[in-house]
Amino acid sequence: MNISKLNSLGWSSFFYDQLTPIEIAATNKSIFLFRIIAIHRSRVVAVGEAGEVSIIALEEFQPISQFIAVGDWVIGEAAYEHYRVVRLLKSKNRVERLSKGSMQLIAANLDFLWIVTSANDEFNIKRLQRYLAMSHKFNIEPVIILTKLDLCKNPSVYLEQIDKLNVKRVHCISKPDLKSYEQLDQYYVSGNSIALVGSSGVGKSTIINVISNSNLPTKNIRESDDKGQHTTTHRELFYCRNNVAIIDTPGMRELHLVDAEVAVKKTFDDINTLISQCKFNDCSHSSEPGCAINKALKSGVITEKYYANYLKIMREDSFYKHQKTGSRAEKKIYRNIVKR
Ligand SMILES: Nc1nc2c(ncn2[C@@H]2O[C@H](COP(=O)(O)OP(=O)(O)OP(=O)(O)O)[C@@H](O)[C@H]2O)c(=O)[nH]1
Ligand SMILES: [Mg+2]
Ligand SMILES: [Zn+2]
Repeated sequence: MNISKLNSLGWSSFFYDQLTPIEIAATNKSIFLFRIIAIHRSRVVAVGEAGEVSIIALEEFQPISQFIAVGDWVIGEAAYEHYRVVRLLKSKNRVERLSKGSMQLIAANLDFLWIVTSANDEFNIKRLQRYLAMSHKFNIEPVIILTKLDLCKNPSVYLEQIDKLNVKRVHCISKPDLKSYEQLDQYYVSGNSIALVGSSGVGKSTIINVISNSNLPTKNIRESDDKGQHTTTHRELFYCRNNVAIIDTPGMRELHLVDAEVAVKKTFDDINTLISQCKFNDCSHSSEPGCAINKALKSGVITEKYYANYLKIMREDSFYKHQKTGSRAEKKIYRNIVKR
């Protein structure tokens, strides 16, 4: 086992400790360690000590997009001209979302989630809150990257909104200003893995092209509403400076989380502090005396819109939880609640 080569791909003792003595003895003879770098419709690409290989997964891992994520580590064995997945190693974390009724894996083994948004009509604070809830849910440090500052006359409109989110790491960049990308240098620490998420057209692939000197396809956005054209169609991992793994993802049309209650609470920390100050423990925040939420709404400490978004995400979370486990009657109730 060439540990230093594997380390440069993101390997660590967390994965090594999962190998059995027999597997350790067999590595490089009959079995090989791989990190998954791309999942196409009919093909999975992985990288290991001997470079890039094509890898297939048998029935137990099908449909593959629901079992194996870009960033995962697997044990593989040679199978004719390909390799075959023998075992999937446990991941440090895996980001997933609900898409068209089933879970979809976005990426695994991440240190940072770069939430990319652009300083134009695409900007949507509610969507950012959802991405933040996602990072909290999966315990990955969120970083907000605001792009296209060069096209924006008044960045403070966006920055003031971002400021309210209480995110420690926020960076503003613009493509023509290469110096602006130097803020991202702090993340290029060997072993780090980062996934870029955000809507289509915000500039995810553009960032990867700049920081890793690649040439991924990018396309102009629609002028009428600043929406992208869904240029990137599959998730793919690239190694950039200091062997940092950067994962490009297709722009998401929607982001639904499941069982994200704790994460949503963390994202809306201010609301939870208020709730804890309500006079009654079971306050419904409608008309009870001593309700801190109502007081904050009246005095403008929080806006109606902000509170409504909190309620909507919370309701949606309960909805999807009940969609998975609830009775038919429960499902119907929750479907109606979400529609409200
Ligand atoms: N002026 C300017 N244009 C940018 C900037 N970042 C990205 N763009 C442009 O925005 C368009 C969309 O960028 P992409 O990198 O394709 O966006 P994406 O997020 O990868 O989009 P999908 O792959 O569809 O999810 C391209 O025409 C880029 O050149 C920026 O900072 N300034
Ligand atoms: Mg792209
Ligand atoms: Zn209350």
